[in-house]
Amino acid sequence: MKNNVSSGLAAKFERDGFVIIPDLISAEECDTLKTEARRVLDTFNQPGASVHLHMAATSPVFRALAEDPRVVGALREVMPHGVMFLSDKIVYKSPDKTFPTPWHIDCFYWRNTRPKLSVWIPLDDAAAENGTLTVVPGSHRKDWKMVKMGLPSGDFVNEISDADWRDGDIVTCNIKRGTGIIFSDRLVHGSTSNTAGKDRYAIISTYHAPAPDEPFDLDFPVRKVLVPAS
Ligand SMILES: O=C(O)CCC(=O)C(=O)O
Repeated sequence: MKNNVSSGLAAKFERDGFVIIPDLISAEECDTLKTEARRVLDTFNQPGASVHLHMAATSPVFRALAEDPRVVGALREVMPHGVMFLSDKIVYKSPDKTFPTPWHIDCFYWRNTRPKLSVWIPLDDAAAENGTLTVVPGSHRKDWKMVKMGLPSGDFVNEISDADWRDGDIVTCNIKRGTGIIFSDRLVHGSTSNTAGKDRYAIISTYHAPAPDEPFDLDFPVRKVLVPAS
């Protein structure tokens, strides 16, 4: 299947801290992944939780997505030193899980480890009303302070305490399911609340440049080099 990776992706990623790739996977694949996500969540998830880790370790369908040539092809554009898969997770909102994800940067969750980036793919069409991703372009170039907050579900416990952007700086990603958003672990992002009474499932897969394991990596059993360091 064709991969809609455009030239200039690396420069955009460097400038904005994220890039949006339309039609990274098809609507039919999103249906299959959502059905599989539901199966895994029904089998393993903690009641009340809206985040489920280790999808690729549990499900061959998600493992194939983590290693999919279209995903890896897009990552190659912005990762000149090779690509290693680390981990993934489902984050879902539904009519009874409406939470907005607080503003944060992902490296709050893996301090003092090597830089990483993630690919966020919604499995439902995603817009402001049903909890899409929000990002602050260019925010990856600044250092941010963190405060412990967290959602009632216990998810997303870190929040930025020194926000200084204006509403006009925020990009609210109004995107079709199957779109990929690749973003730096230093990019300020969050998501809107789901007031639409509809599902919003997303799979988020995290990668870094290949290198010997750090202690942090050992929690992720299906980490794998996909493009060797050049
Ligand atoms: O899907 C969401 O609501 C946001 C997920 C997110 O911010 C993250 O996993 O870092």
